[in-house]
Amino acid sequence: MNTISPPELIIPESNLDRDCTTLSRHVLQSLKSFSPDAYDLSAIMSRIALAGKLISRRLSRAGLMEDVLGFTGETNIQGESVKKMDTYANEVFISVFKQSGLVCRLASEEMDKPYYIPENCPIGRYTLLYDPIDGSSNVDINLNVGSIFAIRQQEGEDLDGEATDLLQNGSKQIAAGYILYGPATVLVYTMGNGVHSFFLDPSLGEFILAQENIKIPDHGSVYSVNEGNFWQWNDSFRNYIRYVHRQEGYTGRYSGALVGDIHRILMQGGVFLYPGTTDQPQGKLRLLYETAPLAFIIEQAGGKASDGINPILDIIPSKIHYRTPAILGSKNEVELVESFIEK
Ligand code: P6P
Repeated sequence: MNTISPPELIIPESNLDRDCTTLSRHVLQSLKSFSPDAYDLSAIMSRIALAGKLISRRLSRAGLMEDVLGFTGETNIQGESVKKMDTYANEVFISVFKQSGLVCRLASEEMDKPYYIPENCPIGRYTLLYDPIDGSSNVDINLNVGSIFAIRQQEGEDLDGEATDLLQNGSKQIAAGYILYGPATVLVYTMGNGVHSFFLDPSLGEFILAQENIKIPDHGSVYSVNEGNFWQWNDSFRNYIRYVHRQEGYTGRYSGALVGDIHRILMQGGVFLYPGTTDQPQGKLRLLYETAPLAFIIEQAGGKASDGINPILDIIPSKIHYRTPAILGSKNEVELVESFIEK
C-alpha cells in the first residue's frame, strides 16, 4: 500500500540541496574543477570561514566576558589604538592556518611585517591579506564590524621576508571577500566568477549559500561618507556633496565600519567614498587588504571602484600598508562622483 508521508516530512530537494551548499562545495562548483589547486582554494576558504565563526562567537559573547572589549594600550603600524578584539581576531586568522600546508604568509593591518608560518613554507604558495576586524570602533557598542580578506599567490622565494611580490595590482587577487558580523554573520566572496553570499547557520555551524551572482544596481540613493571631513576635502568632493544635498532622492548612510557600509551598497546600490584629506592626502583606507578586495567584489557585481582617477584594481602599491582614496559602488554613482573631479 502506498503511504504518503505528511508534507512536513518531505523536505523539498531545493532546500536540502541548498542546506548542503556549504562554502567549500560552492568554491569547487564556482571553479568548475576538482584539481589540487581547486581543492587548496576550497580548503583555504573553509579555514577563513572557521576564522569567521570563531570571531562571530567571541563578538556575540563579548559583553558577558572579561577582557574581550576595550583597548590593549598598544598602537599599531597605522598609528591606531588597538582593540582587544583586533588582537584576538588577528591571532585567529594565524591559528586557523597553522598546520594547514596552505598559507605560508599572512599580511595584516595589525602587523608591521608579513607573518610566516614556517611549517607551511614553501609548500603553501598562497598568501592571505586581511583586516581582521574592520571598524573596531564599533565593537564596544555592539554595532556591526567586519573582516576583509584577499588571497594571492606567492611569487618567488621572498628570501628577505619583505614580501615585495605583494606590491602588484589587484588583478593578482585570486579570491577576495568579507565577513560581516551583524544580526547575522554573512560571508561574501568572489573568485572572479561572480559574487556570492553565505549566511552562518548557528544550528549547523556552517555558512550556507544565500545568494549567487549578486549584482549591484546601476543607481542607488545612498551616499556613504564621513561628512565630518568636509572641510578637509578638495573642492571636487565638496561640490559633489553640495550636489547630492540639493538633489532629490539621495540619502546619507555611514556606519563608520567599511564592511557594513559596502554591504549596504552592494545589496541596494549607491556609493561609498573615503576621499583624501588635508591630514591624509592618500585617504585612510589601505589598498592591499581593504580597498582592493572590496573593489574586486564591487566590480565582479557590476559596479565600479576607483580612487577618483584610476581603477583601484590597477593601482600598484609602493608598500604593504599603502593607502588610496576610495570611491566604490554603483557604476552610475561612481561616475557621477568622478565627473566632479578634474582629471
Ligand atoms: P572615519 C575603520 O577604522 C575604518 O578603517 C573603516 O572601517 C571605516 O570605513 C573608516 O575607517 C572610518 O573612518 O575617519 O570615518 O572614522
